[in-house]
Amino acid sequence: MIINNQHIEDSNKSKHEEHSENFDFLANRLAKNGHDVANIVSKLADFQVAIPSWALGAGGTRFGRFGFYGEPSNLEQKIDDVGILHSLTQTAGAVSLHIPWDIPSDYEAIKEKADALHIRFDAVNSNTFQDQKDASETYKYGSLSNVSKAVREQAIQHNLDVINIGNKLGSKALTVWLADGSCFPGQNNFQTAFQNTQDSLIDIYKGLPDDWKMLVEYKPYEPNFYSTVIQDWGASLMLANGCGDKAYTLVDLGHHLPNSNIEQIVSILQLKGKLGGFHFNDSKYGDDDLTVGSIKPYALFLIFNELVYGMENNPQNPDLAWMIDASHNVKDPLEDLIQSLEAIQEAYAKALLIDQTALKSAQSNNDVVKCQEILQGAYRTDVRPLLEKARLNTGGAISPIDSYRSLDLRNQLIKERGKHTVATGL
Ligand code: LRH
Ligand code: MN
Repeated sequence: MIINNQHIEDSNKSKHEEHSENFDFLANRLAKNGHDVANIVSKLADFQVAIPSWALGAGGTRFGRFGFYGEPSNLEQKIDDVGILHSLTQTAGAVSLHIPWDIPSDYEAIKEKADALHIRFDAVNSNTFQDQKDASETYKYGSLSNVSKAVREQAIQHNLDVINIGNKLGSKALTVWLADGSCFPGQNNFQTAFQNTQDSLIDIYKGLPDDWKMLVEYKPYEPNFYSTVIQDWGASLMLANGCGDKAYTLVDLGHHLPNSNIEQIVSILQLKGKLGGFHFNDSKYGDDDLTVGSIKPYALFLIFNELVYGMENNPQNPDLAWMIDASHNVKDPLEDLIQSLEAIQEAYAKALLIDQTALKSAQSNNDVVKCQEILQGAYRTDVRPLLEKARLNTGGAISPIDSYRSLDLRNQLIKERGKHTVATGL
């Protein structure tokens, strides 16, 4: 299913007047306060977030999975769905594949389809947290950290295969997340597990093309519930440093113990030039993989404040990989992803309104109240007309959710694919 510009324009018709009134009012006020509105709008339009290929169907938990009709049942249909998101939002111009869930059957055909939809292939993800049916070794007790050399070698070879697949698609990064760890005290020797992981990552790193990055993703627990080898940013940073300059830390927002100060982690990783990218989502308790900005929007804003500061002051840190990592148990996956894209753009736009110079001077005067006033002044600004403008300037929908519904896209997908298709992924 392809959405053309006419579909979008028709669905925008009834919204132009209200948008123009809101945009003009806001743009006037921001310009009076010294903001370069056109620059902010173009930054929003350039900000592209990769869609996780494993989150285009309904997710599930160990307690059950409630399917969503019209799900994509192959990689071609997944790219089509990312195409729908990109047509509506103009900010979803990339996809992140998970291997082996998304091994292309025809590389040229899938690249042509993605190119036609202006979608590029972002980081590819390896998977050594599930056993493949034809595998000789099991990952039950870990993969890159496993006490068995044969298991480690199988996992290393898988990661090299994933790099090869990504290379054929034009991807430039490998994301490594390990479930490796233990469920009980005494089960693992922490030092052996960590050193095995370091040595294994170095073997994978040797297979990384010169212009690639390795993104080391950390997580405190699940599926292991006593220890995780790459449990936090410190472990990830040490392992990345142990590999070399092309290895970085990937921050999944859901991979932090309660009340962690993620914006401080982000700030220091940028200072050290070792922040590689993000898996955006939100959570109330654990790795809930909920819609971005649905639980803690202010925390997301504070993270973007550090990112805007870092992008201006830390040339030592590379361009970041912006990706969503979510799972949908009760929402239409495409509507959930549209809301996440909107929340990311909103946090970025609000952070771009922070007067960093005024903030820096208030900080140097220890004017604590002024610091908060500057931050919250930006946060309290309704920036949605700026997001709408960025989408309009690039051929997108003024309100992607409304257009998705007024174009009846889910029912179109059900007509095309039937009710009981199931997408690979989590
Ligand atoms: C682990 C994780 C990782 C992916 C998986 C789908 O919780 O965040 O990024 O490989 O989800
Ligand atoms: Mn993740």
